[in-house]
Amino acid sequence: MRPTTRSVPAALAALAALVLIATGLNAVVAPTKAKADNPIVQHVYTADPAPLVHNGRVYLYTGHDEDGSTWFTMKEWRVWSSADMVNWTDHGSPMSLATFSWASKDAWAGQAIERNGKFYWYVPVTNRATGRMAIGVGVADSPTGPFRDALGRPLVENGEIDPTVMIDDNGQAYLYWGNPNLWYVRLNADMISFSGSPTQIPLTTAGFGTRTGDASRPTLYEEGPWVYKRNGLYYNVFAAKCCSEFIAYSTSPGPTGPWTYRGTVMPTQGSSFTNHAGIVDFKGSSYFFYHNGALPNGGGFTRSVAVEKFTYNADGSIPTINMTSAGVPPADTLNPYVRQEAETIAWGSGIETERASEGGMNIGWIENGDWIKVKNVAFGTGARTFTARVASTVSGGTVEVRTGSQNGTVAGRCTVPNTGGWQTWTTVSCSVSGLTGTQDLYFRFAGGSGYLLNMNWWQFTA
Ligand code: FUB
Repeated sequence: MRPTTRSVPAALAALAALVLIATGLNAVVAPTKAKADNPIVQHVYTADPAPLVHNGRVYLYTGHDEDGSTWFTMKEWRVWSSADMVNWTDHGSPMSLATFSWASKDAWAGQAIERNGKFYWYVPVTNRATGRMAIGVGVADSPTGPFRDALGRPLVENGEIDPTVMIDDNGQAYLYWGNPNLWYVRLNADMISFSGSPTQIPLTTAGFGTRTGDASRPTLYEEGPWVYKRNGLYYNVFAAKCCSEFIAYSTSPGPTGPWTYRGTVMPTQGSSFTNHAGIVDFKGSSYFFYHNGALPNGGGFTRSVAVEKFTYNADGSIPTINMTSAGVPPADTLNPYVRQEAETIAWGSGIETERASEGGMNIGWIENGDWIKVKNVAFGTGARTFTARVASTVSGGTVEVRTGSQNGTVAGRCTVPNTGGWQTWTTVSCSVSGLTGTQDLYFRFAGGSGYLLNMNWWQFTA
């Protein structure tokens, strides 16, 4: 896609129309798959992944496509995290357009980075005063926010989008961004000011591949750069060609070039005419994040983030990576004997999330038959009791603890009373059996009609 400073290209408008015809007007996220783990979030549409490894977790910063969206009408960003790459905790939306008083719309693709204990999140938005795309920076003391506007104005503004940020080994930080050009600027150590002027990286075909059929854009570079350094080599992984995009990459011996085009990372796949890359190493493996239109009613404006595991070739080149619905193997087990957030989910069906009055998030809007899966749970020699923090305005809802599948063997059932409010919390417990070893855990919610219960957290005793 192209920046909003231009009018909507006819081809994109036609694509949007096709998307609407194909998906219907009112998107509803109601997946039912039990075996798949991609996309990694099922209860909202997510886009433009930007992973960050910090203190033994991967924090994933994304955009949020609205249900039924027919354009990139994005109002907020979302944060997720995982210690095992399969169970993802929903941290809600700690930054939105409202964070930036000068921004009017377009909460598009950004990236967050940590420096000296602070987290800086660079994002493109439309500047209300100029009508142009600009890059703002949010800052927080925690990877999950809350983020505040670091400057009260854009950090940089030239009508282009998609910032990516990198701190080199010598401490020099760089911000790169752009569509249709590719820019960089040297950030100062405070991460919210820069030295020198924004500089264009020459888009040569040697550096960024050859595009045919568009004289105004001779190279494959389209948007969404993801710049990082690995073993002394600088990588720029970017969305190539439009539309539909694929993911390609270039490498360079230095942070500002010269860049050499290295080929395709992910071919055009997956029902979204954009794609957007983010790459990290975590617990000894490399992971490639991207987005597609794989959820029900998904498409180019209702995207979802997914992840694949990959191994660099011996010469540092990136292999071709294909989209899967299987996702990645667990990088760790999950401990059921410490408090786990209910919004830590490998796969969910029918649930939503919201801010909990006790802090963090809870799952809610739960109806009969809804369920969540938590993967690779290490029960060891056996669990005896299940405890859940719950709230409800009705009585009779039940949390069923199951294994094998959402309809599998019942290990226990906890009944949830009417607590007097959806944010009036109480703790319920019930005995469980058959929970030994390491296995996937399913919570299936049962009861009459209407909303049954909210759940904030859970824990087993051994
Ligand atoms: O999500 C809005 C825009 O779509 C992003 O800024 C681009 O990278 C493309 O994914």
